[in-house]
Amino acid sequence: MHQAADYERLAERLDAQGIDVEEVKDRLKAQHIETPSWGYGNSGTRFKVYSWPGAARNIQEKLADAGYVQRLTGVAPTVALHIPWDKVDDWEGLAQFAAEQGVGIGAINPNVFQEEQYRLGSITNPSATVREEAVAHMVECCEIMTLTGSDLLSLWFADGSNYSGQDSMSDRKRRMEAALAETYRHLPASGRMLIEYKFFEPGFYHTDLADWGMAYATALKLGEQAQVLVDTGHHAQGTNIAHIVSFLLDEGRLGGFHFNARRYADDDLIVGTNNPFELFEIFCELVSAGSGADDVAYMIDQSHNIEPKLEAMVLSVVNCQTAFAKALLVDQEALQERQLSGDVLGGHAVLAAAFETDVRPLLAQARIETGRDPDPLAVLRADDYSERVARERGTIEASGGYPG
Ligand code: PSV
Ligand code: MN
Repeated sequence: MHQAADYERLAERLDAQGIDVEEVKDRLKAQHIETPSWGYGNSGTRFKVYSWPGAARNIQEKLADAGYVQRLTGVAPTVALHIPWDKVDDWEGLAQFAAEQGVGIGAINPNVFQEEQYRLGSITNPSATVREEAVAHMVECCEIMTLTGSDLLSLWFADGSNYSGQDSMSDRKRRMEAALAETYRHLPASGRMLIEYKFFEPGFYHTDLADWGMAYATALKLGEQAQVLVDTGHHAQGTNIAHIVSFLLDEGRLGGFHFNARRYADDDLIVGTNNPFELFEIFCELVSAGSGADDVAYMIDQSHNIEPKLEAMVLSVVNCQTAFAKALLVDQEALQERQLSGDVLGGHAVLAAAFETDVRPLLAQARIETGRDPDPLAVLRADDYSERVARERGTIEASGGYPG
């Protein structure tokens, strides 16, 4: 329950600390988290995809659900598409339909990992014919960007090998660079290419874009419109993601995020559930980069299997708001002063103080001021939207395996 008095008390305390509360709220209202179309349909693990009553059956239903999430949260105005999962004949019509739901089309994700011909890779495949097919699909996605008003081409490749000696890693690197250079030429003038990396899966000996360094080196060769995409589930245990974020921001090559939470592998769980401090550290780097982070795209990439789809999505958005709000409360002046004087724990204490602040009244107030309910999760739970779509759409049988 939102209590106006809680907000007043917090605002007073922040004000006394020299924090401009109005400015913090303005930044919270302007936050932009993109939700993925594939998060609204049935998805799961490679062991089983459970059917969820009311899970969206097609792109129109996914956009309708995304519109509902946007109505509740106010900070999820775009939806990422995965092609061909979301393929339609009339892209302009789809963009129009999305607008009617209150959302826009976000990143376009080509899918070059589910066709038979990609067994040995897509853009790194030993066969030139297969590589050409993969490039043709990515070029088609550049055209979809123009038709839907999207400015992001988001690339992830399942390319890699399972055994040493299976293929030449250096030949594959050169094939990849050639294919990406060809695709890059087709980007819309205002478009950006985001290159995502992952150090394992489905390749278990090597993957062709294993880490941020490889994605960064590739982006540098391609040109200014190519940047790195950080998926928080794609690192080895213990990797300091905030450091990667800070480095890429400083280089002007951080294109965006795929947010999710992981404990073991690429678990694709709800962001901020088991990793709230990690998420906060990431947002601290973004906030301290100032306008250097203006073009960063914040996207969710999760695979909800046993949890209610819409609640999972709203919670993901809320957790991103919470991490951002806390990062905005970091006393930057005190932080810098303590850093420069070599006060090891003093600097950490500044971050900890912001992290420990209960920002719920602040978020509630920002929502009220934008005409939203202060507690989107409570609204969702009380609302009949989920029951209604379950009745209307029924429970479709999920195809086995990971996601589709
Ligand atoms: C791969 O694990 C990934 O993170 C890529 O972003 C894909 O596009 C997405 O998951 C959905 O399969
Ligand atoms: Mn991803």
